[in-house]
Amino acid sequence: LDSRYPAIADLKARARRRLPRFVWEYLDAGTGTEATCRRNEEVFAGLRLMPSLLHGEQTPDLTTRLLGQAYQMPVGIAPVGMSGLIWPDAEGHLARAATAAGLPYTLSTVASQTPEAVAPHLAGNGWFQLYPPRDPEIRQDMLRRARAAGFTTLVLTVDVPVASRRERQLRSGLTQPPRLSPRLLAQVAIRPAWALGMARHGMPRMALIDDYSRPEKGLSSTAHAGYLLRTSPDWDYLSWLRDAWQGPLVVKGVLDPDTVPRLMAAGVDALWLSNHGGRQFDAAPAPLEVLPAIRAATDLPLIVDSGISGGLDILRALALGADFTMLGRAWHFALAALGAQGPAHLARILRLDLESNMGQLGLIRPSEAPDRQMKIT
Ligand code: FMN
Repeated sequence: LDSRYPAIADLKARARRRLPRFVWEYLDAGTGTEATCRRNEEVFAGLRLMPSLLHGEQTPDLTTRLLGQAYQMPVGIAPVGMSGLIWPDAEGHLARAATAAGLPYTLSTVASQTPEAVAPHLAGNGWFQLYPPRDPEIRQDMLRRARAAGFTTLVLTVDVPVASRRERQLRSGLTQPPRLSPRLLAQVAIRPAWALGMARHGMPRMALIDDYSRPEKGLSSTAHAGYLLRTSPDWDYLSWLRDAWQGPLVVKGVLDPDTVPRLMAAGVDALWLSNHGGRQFDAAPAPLEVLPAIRAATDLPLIVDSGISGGLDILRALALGADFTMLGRAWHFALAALGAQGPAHLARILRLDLESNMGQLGLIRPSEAPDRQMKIT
């Protein structure tokens, strides 16, 4: 483990120095005043767990079962659109690192590589995140392609009913659709590592979206995604999807405990509690704040993301009843900071962090975490 980067904060600081400003802002920004981003982190930091004493020597076992699979740790990689803008072949690097570390990887609908290109790195167990196409034929075809490529688990994202405004992104000069203006080029010129990578690999596009762009030639990927995708599905759509997808179905972006009975009735297999890392709605609760009520409302597996800053936060989520956790930005900080080696480095940080804090808590398995809950506010 490179001792210069022992924590996510170190990877984040180096990523910031290596990415052009508009790329950094795309990756890191939240919406509004970023109150939700701050709150996500504060709620984690404010949750105290009572350490254990006199528990003797223990060997931790981080193996965690979820949706019929065994993973090496209770953490995975959340879907991030246009990962390729952060680092060339980001999806490939992340997928290979996830498989090597025994963690799930979720490919975004708006990724810069297709399901067929990424699946071979996922050992037959990829997760595919869906922003559903409006056109029913394209929708069917997308699901068929994901399944045929080897994606087992489908994640429907429901917290993007409309596009959000991210002011930092706007201020940086990044437009929708992106245009390499003189202003952006000036930002690129002072970031040689990134510029070299893009010069070698070419600027990324939304690969899957582009495959369906035949009749609308001339639109950029981003403009086309807005035209093609319906990011605001409804309950009828969810039940259609439940029938159309045979494998595990996860709904991502759940925060309201009152919606849980209806999600259960719809036949969903797991709930992914998320406020999209504070990127969508700046008054949203932190997933950790609603987790106890949602845990009380269902026995479904619960996945938590948004603001996890290390292994201790993973244990905090598990202590309040989560079964699994995900990180979004941090994997990309790792890529931008350390290139291809980054994701494996982050997986090692998370493992060391989990093992050391589980030792403090006297936990052998992550699933024992709920017994250790102790909150001091
Ligand atoms: N979530 C999706 O469901 N689909 C996406 O395409 C998607 N794109 C994202 C792009 C970026 C740059 C970021 C930072 C997040 C994106 N998310 C997307 C949200 C993540 O899946 C995840 O919920 C969030 O990053 C978790 O918070 P964290 O970054 O604090 O770990």
